[in-house]
Amino acid sequence: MNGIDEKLQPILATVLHRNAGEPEFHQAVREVLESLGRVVARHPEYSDEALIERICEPERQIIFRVPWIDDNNQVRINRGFRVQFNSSLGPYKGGVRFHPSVNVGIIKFLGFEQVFKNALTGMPIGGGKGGSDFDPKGRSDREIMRFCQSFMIELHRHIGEYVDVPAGDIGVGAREIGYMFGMYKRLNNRFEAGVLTGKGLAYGGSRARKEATGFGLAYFVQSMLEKKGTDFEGKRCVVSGSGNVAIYAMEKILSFGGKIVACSDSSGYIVDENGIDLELVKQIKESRRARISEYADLKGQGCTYVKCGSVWQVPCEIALPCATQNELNGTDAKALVKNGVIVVAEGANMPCTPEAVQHFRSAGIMFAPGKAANAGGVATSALEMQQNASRDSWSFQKTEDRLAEIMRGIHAACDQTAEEFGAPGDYALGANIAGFVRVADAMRAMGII
Ligand code: NDP
Ligand code: 2IT
Repeated sequence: MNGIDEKLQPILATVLHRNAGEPEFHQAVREVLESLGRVVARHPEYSDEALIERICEPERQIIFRVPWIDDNNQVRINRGFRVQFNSSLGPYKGGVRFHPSVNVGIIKFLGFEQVFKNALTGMPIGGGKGGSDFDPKGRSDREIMRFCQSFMIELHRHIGEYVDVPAGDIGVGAREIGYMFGMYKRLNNRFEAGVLTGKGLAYGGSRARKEATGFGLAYFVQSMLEKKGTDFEGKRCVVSGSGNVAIYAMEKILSFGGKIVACSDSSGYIVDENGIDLELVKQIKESRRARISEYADLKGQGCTYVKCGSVWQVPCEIALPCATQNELNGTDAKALVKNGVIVVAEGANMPCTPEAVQHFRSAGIMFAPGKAANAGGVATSALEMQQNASRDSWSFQKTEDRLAEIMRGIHAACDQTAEEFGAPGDYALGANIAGFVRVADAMRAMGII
């Protein structure tokens, strides 16, 4: 998978020109186009009627002002985004991110990835993403509520259970979804449970949604290891981040017999050679929203905290980047390979830079892209929509069983597609082609839209 097919190069040129100054979006499109050469060579109809150009252009992009009042009575202004990328398989579906780094290019890259990810789940959901450059760090609960309410006062006119169904992402969890759902309900005077996912269990949420992305990642890696004739038992794992995805990936890996030796947050990382105490991580990060450095303070001996630095310097066999885009670069990849990594799977969206992915590929390391490996979250969101539509509520076990089955299905689709297109073991290529074909077939059937 080196370079972009000649036929597809003008498409990339148009994307770069039309979306100037959006490097993350360029990176995501380039990575998909690199895989599509093999499809259009075999099925030229997929490049007819500007189909690929249309897939690279969002159906709709919404940017809006979000004014809110902080605890000191100061008026604050943030920018809100919702990029409705592709609705050929179902209503737009994808998370909302609150982080100061958010801009339209980042939301566009996330929306683009979401289109293929959602297609891979096999569920009837299109792709979209939203967010704001609002920084939740250090904000009081009341400030978070007022911000979420103001965000929804604008967003509500663009979403709906048959239109666009947001959920959480970085900085947005059950608390924020609750505040947004409350305002949506008030503005529309209807209890439309299926308009948001990741809701609390008290008002229409799904069991296992909170755990789903991390659990799904662990199931995906389990399938990869199985293909290699091995499993998690006793393997050293490093997970970056200590948020929703990281915590529940760690939980499932522990139940599979893996050993977690390090995790991180945006300030630094901790190494605990006794194995990370997940309950303590949950207490610090999930309940108190504090810093991971406290873990080392509380644990003392045998545990170290490294301020800044790269968690990927810690030797491991399984590396799971679960924090944010481009957090694992070429230098990190070299360190991982040198230290004997065997599997790298992306829990975050696009956490590995192209140089890192290339390095894993040339070193023969098994690598799973986020759009396949972290699809368990959105797949379970689709199960939440299904429960809401039928006014039902499934058990944890039933929901998790469905999730595990979906992850095995995604693994098989990526694996078989890579094999079919002459690149056995290349999950990135398999994921891009399998996702693309599903979206492209639906679009072709619907005419030029
Ligand atoms: P959370 O907000 O729960 O946690 C994010 C974690 O990553 C925190 O530990 C945070 O550190 C760290 N982090 C965030 N931004 C940066 C940064 N710029 N540099 C270093 N560390 C950073 O988010 P999620 O766990 O939900 O999301 C993590 C990743 O997984 C994202 O890429 C998201 O798009 C992706 N994802 C999420 C899904 C979901 O269902 N939630 C589904 C599929 C993918 P700190 O605590 O210091 O802020
Ligand atoms: O990146 C993602 O897949 C998510 N943040 C979850 C999206 C969703 O709609 O559940």
